Amino acid sequence: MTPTITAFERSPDGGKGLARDMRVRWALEEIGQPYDVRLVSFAAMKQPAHLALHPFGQIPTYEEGDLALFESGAIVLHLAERHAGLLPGDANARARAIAWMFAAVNTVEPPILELVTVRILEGDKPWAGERLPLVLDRIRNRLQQLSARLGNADWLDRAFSAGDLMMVHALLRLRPSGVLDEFPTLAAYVARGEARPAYKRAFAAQLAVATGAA
Ligand code: GTB
Repeated sequence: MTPTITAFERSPDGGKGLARDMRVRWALEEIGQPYDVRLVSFAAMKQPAHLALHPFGQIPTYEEGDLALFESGAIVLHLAERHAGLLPGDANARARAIAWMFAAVNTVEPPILELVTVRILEGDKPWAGERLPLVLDRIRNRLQQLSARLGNADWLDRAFSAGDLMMVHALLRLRPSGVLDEFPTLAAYVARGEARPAYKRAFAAQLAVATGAA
C-alpha cells in the first residue's frame, strides 16, 4: 500500500527543504518506498479532518492503511524499523542510531529553533538584542560538542542511519545564519547528507511543489 504524507501547500521557505516533511520524504527515498503527498494549507491544518491526524494541526503526517502517525521523528523511526537501509542490523548499533535520532530532536534542534524564534517571532521585542547572543552561545556549545564527537568520521556511528538523517536535517535549519559554517566538520557532514541521491530526490520533490511543477 502506498503511504500518504502531508506537506505545506505553500512552504514558507519556498522549497529550501527546511519544513519537516523533508525528513519523511528523505527517509522514504532512502528505503525506496513510493509515496503520495497531500498538500494542506495553513487553514486546512487547523480543521477537524487534519486535527484528527495531527493533534497540533501541523505537518507532516503519515497514513498507511489503518495507521496514521504524526511527528517526523516517529514517522522516520516507523519507516526505519520496517524497511532496510536506515537502521543497522546489530541490536546495539541500532539502539545507538535511535539515540542519535533523539539527540537530533531533543538536544541539538531545540537551541536551533530558539534562534528562529528570537530572530523572527521576537525580533521586535526590546530584549531581543540581549537574548540573541545567549541563544547563539547555546547553539555553538552544542555544535562544538557534536563536531568533537563526529571527528573525522563520515557519519555519527559508522554507517549512515536514521540518526544522521534527522541530525543533518536539524542542522540544515542553521545554514542561513552562517553559524554552521563556523564548524567545517559539521558543514561537511551536512553536505555529505545533501549529496546522497535519496536526499536529492526528496529535495527535488518538495521544490517541485514550491515551483508549481509537482
Ligand atoms: N515536532 C514536529 C515534527 O517533527 O513533526 C514539528 C512539526 C512542525 O513544526 N511542523 C510545522 C508546521 O506544521 C512545519 S515544519 N507548522 C504550521 C503550524 O504550526 O501551524 C517547521 C518549519 C516551518 C517553516 C520552515 N521554513 O519556512 O523554513 C521551516 C520549518
